[in-house]
Amino acid sequence: MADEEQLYYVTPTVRSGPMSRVSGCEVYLKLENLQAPASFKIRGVSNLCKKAVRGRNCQHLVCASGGNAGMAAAYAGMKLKTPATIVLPESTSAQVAENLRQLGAEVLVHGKVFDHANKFAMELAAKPGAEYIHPFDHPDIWEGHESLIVEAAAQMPVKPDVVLTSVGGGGLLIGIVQGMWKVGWKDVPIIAMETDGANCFNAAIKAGELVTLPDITSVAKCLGSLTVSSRAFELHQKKEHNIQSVVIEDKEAVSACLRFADDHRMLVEPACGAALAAVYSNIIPALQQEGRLGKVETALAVVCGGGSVSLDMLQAWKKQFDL
Ligand code: PLV
Repeated sequence: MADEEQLYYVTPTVRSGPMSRVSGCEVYLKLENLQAPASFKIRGVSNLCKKAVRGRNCQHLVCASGGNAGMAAAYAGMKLKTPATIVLPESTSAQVAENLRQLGAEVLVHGKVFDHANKFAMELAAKPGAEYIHPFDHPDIWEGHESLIVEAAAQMPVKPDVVLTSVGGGGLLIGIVQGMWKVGWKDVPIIAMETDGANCFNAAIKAGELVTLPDITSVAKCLGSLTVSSRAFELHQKKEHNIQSVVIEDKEAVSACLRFADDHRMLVEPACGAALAAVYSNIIPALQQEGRLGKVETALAVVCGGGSVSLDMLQAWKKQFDL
């Protein structure tokens, strides 16, 4: 039965001519940047918000976010006619705060990085009638994100040989894995991209246990969780899915955003550029040379999106990184 209250769009999956030429394989793009709140986050966040409001009579949504989950929660709150409070870390731009207010949300700024804002949001949500909306670490978030793969599987002409995504707190990765299991892509490897300075997944893999980064130094603030979701780590650790973790420099993530803008005339933020850098920074052949990846004829890249980028910001990073 169709979900009459579906708050996310079915986004297109399109073949990228320019990226296929760069990589030598057929590259398909799942365009999550086209969601109303500008990222895939609305899939998982709306799933959790709907269950809270419709199922548990929640009167007040409280979310901490690097930006995009907050945009999704504010949008869901507006659609579900439920007040939303979004707690942002100081690193989130004033423009995002303004966009959130436009959606009718109350905006609070607390702490240097997401994890500090998150702790504060959890305290706020302890009051009766409120519910805490985690941006990535909740089964309802993962369940909501699954839908992007279910859609892509129906939209693609063939099964991909690899899926390219970025990792922040790991909710997107978990949802992608769950979606892939649903559509019969259990054998398809994932390249999980992070930027140096927002690399909590890779750091945990290297350490063999969850680690807490001392700080987020990457410009990809929306990948900026100090600790990755334990479930994301477990998926890798227990080899439940073939996930190849790769860390790139900020410069490569920004370069990918710039090249993507030229190739497709769409602006995405570095959190998304990280995933696109799997193509633009030739990560696929590099992993093949290391014996970490087999033959790739078709790749699916998740264009996770991002609501906090502007032409001015991209131009400033272009200068900063001498691109
Ligand atoms: N951003 C989260 C966490 O920030 C947020 O609060 O919005 N791509 C984009 C554009 C994102 O905004 C995010 C997450 C990701 C990728 C990574 O998703 P995750 O956290 O589920 O791995 C601190």
